[in-house]
Amino acid sequence: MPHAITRAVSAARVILLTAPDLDGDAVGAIAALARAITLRWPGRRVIIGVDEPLPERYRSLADADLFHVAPDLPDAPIDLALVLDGDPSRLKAVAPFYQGARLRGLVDHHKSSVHADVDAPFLDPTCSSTAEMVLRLCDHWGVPLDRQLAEGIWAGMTFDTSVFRYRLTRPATLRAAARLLETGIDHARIVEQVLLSQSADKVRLRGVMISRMHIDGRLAWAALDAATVDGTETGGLVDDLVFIEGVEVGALIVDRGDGRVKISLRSRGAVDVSLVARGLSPRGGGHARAAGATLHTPLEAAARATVAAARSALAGPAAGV
Ligand SMILES: [Mn+2]
Repeated sequence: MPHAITRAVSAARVILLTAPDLDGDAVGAIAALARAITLRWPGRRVIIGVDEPLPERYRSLADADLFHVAPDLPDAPIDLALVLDGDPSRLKAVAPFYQGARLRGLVDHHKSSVHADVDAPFLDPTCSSTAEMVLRLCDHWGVPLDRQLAEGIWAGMTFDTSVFRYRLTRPATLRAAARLLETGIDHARIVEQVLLSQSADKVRLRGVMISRMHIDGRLAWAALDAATVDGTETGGLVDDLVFIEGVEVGALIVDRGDGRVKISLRSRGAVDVSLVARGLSPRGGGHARAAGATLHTPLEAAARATVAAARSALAGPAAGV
């Protein structure tokens, strides 16, 4: 039970909520947690501070004006800072605000967050999504589920499980999902906006990725240069690599054009790609079946390192759990 976090929230007056990546789970979880805290403790001031503006596709879940982009955060001494859906080492401009808080906490389901050293951790790597953990907090706090809470939690849960397809979907996930639908939310519209709807550029980029893909035994990988990507969002493209027959690990290597190369990894076999990601970079990590890392090398070197690490993980006897 999340007692440490409950004590920390109830004792705080100003609470900062943040996340390293604004994906569907992070945004849904932040929106729902901000509401749950203000419903349970009406006097609390909740500040949402992040490293990037709220992406367009999530604007039906939360008011974009409430997402303050660091360093432009409201000037207030922060009693408690909570990082959601990722660990504090991955925060960028918002990191000094997080570190400067009197107490620091975490609400997360990433396996790699066990390394985070915080005052009030609430970590469950068996949970489908951080949003599902926020529902547990609502129940623990006696906050009744309403449509607005349910929309955020549903968005996070369906985003991270790809609509209940992935292994972390448990009986408890589906029971929780049923409760969310009982509030009367437009569940199909949320899935469409958060997960299914894509820009034409992204669909075209998927075609390029597939045409450039390499299949190397049980590994499928593709590398995309910065000119080809041209700022297009690449989230989820790697899923098309891992579900090829005979493939167990998919790797997408994307040159961001700013000196960083983003590695996205997926596994559907014995390989724990969070360990592969961590081997590539100390800040890499994630889940056993979905992980990532950022490298500061040229694209070719990043691709070589990724392919070598994935091959050795596929060959290794320690390809655990
Ligand atoms: Mn998540």
